[in-house]
Amino acid sequence: KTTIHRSDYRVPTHLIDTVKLEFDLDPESTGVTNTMHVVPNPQSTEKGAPLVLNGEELTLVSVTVNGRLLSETEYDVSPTALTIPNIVGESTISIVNRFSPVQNTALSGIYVSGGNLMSQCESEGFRRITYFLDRPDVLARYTVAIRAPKDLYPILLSNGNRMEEKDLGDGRHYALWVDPFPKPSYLFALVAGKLVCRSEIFPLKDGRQASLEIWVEPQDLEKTAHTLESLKKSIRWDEERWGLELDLEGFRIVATNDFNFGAMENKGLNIFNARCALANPKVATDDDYLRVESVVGHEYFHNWTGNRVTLRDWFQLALKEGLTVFRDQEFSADMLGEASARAVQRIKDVRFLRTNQFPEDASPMAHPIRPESYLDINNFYTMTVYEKGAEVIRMLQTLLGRETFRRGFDLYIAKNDGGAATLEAFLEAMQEAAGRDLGQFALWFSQAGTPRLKVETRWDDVNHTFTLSATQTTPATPGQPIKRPFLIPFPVALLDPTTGAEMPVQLIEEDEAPAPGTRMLELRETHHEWVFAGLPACPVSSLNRGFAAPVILEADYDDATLAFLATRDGDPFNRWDAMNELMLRTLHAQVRAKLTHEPKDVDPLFLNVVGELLSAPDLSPAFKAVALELPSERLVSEREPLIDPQAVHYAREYVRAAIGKRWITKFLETVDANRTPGAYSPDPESAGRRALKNLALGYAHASGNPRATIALRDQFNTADNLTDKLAALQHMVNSQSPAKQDMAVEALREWYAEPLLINKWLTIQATASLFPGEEPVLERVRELMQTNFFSIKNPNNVYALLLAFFTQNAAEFHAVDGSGYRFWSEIVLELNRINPHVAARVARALENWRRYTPALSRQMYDALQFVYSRKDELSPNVLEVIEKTLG
Ligand code: HT7
Ligand code: ZN
Repeated sequence: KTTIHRSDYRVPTHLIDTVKLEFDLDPESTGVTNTMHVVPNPQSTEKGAPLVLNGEELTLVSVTVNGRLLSETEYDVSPTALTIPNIVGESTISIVNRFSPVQNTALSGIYVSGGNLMSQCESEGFRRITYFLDRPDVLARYTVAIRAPKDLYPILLSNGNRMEEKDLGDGRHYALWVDPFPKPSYLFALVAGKLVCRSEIFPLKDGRQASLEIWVEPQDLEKTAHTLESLKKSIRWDEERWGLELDLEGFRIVATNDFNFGAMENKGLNIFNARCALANPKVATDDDYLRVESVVGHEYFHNWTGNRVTLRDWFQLALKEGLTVFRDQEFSADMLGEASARAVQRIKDVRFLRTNQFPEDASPMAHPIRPESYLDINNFYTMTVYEKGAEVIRMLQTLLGRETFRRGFDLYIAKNDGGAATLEAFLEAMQEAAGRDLGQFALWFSQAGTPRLKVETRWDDVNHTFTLSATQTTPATPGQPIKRPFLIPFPVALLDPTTGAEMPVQLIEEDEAPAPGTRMLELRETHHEWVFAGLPACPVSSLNRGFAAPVILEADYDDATLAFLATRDGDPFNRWDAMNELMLRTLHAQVRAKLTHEPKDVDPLFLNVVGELLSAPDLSPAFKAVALELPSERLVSEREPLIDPQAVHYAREYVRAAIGKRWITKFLETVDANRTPGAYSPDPESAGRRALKNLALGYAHASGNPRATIALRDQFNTADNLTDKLAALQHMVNSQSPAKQDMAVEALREWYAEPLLINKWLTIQATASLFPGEEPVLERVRELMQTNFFSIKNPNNVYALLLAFFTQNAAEFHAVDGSGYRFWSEIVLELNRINPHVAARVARALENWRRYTPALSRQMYDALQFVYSRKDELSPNVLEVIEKTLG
């Protein structure tokens, strides 16, 4: 495989406007007859170029052009392409080929899952089904005929509308599907198997009735009520918030246990990883309920942002993914209701970005939201494209205001409907709506790295002016040594230093003071200075409110100011952020203490803020739960000059215990005050109470209080919902309590037959802390790999056990003897043979190897080199990750 560059883009030499696919389904060897209407592309400058169709892992049977069967000398077939010369006019090309679903362990193309057949075509899976122009800017109308044995595959689904169904009389049956909308091949879908469905006729805003169907294996039917509700909410929300309607008579969701990713937005036939589609109180936590809602929303919203308006090429991926993540974040926030509840959504989204995308932006894999080149596009379904992509879209809304942004969005849809667009097209629509040049904003598309914003303030006691100066710098990233300044929205408030009330933010050159509140500043240059007047006393500044821009803010706050903001700032995001910063500082101090062997008490100022937030009458339980949660070890590590995972783990546990001990009475009271009597409901209010109760239980247990241990055992035995049961198990497993073993065994006995639960159980085992006298976690992980509830071919099992061990149990994975790294290289090589996509995700676990202490980073380097020494066996996916990681 060769590197593809963004600048290499050429319009396709040919277009395919219609395609008929006839399938003869057989798990061992499926036959396809693919009849395409092909026309030379009038826009192509490569006149007379041969037609080069992509194809992989296919067996070609025959090629017919305009009714004439070609001889083998009249075309060329290679492992990746079928080349047919002389397609100079409109032509009907019919190709017969075969492929093997059972041998497809990569889960790209058509594969077997639990005896059913599923497809996954994004990004380049269609070429594993038949020969085609497998690129997003070739849009065709699809007709799909499926013939299949009735006993194995009683249900036959594809995109669009079912036009015909009949029995073929020989134990087989037939279904015909027609999709009225032109689409790129990556949105093709086919599902066949023993499935049942929950369905409902749903009225659309314009009066049409749509049939909504959730298809699953029979044992999962009772887990689909929330899926259907989420779909209905998504349809309504897209109508109301964006004026976008469902354009189909039917909309189908299918769940499968074997899937590389979360879900896929195939036109009218979304396919979901079961963990993002199924929920009931026994198998899903409150967070799972939220995830199902947001992923159902995300895939549904793609129907417009991705499907009706698709991508010109894969470098534009953020155009559909960033925009659709932004839309699903807004959807989730709107489902929570009022402003302070919405803030919890924003906090979780930003925490996710900082934990996952910021490290990527600082790693050898750093890339802009629109990458410049790739070896394998599958490696670019990244946190940067998705999460930073969403932040970039959000910044446009913040800069232009909701109304103008909406007008720009409408314009973008109207101009590009039915076409394949670029990020520039999106920006052009925004420019047109705003009547403003946004050229500089495009740097967010092309420059990688997280900008740092250094802010300094000065109070002039004589003139009563307050000066705010901000300097932006963006560190060099691979291939981009020098960066230009970004256009950055920068909302600021000035707070009364005693009450925290917002004061007017009046620039010195202005005659009139604006109303008190947030003021939107903009950064365009490297350095800015603003002078504010009309202030009675030196204010406390509240900066980048709501996390308007995805930057690292370096403000000159001392701990007392952070404590003030954590308890007084009227912007709930910044209130949380100040507390988070205090926590990070406290944890960092303990890491230093551990490394220098100079024990240090946890700062009482910090502990007091914890107490104040815990008792604050104006804060919701959901907010308290996020505000009082200690930052993850991963986030703490990001701030360390050299990462020592064991010291970070020790420090976090130490601070947890100190908080627990200081406020034990309050925590036990909080547990009692936040029980949720009555039947389980995942509504935001109840979920918030459960989150706070379980957080309080965790702190109380960490303090060594026996009442907490009893409460945890009791909760495990009596919980009527998975959130409580799992929290109890997790707190116990991560402690020295002698009861933990029995509890884990009991959970395994109860959860054994349910894949969703067994995966949770595997993650708890893989991420467990180790205590003296216990078997190393690595050994446990190895043993679990041999059980019959783990299969290395199943991505969810791999993510739950192996990826969780590599990425969420740093203290154990980074064992000083290097055993974790040797295990990692074995696994990467094994997965590389089975499923390159999954292997590449696992391979990324060592991407920040340079950031660790020398003893560890040397061994990480050796493990990377070991994998690299097998270069010839590596898939392009894994090779690209290893090469970039080694630098
Ligand atoms: N657009 C979908 C991406 C996806 C995917 C990509 C590569 C390999 C497998 C995959 N399955 C789904 C998911 C989404 O963002 O909506
Ligand atoms: Zn998506």
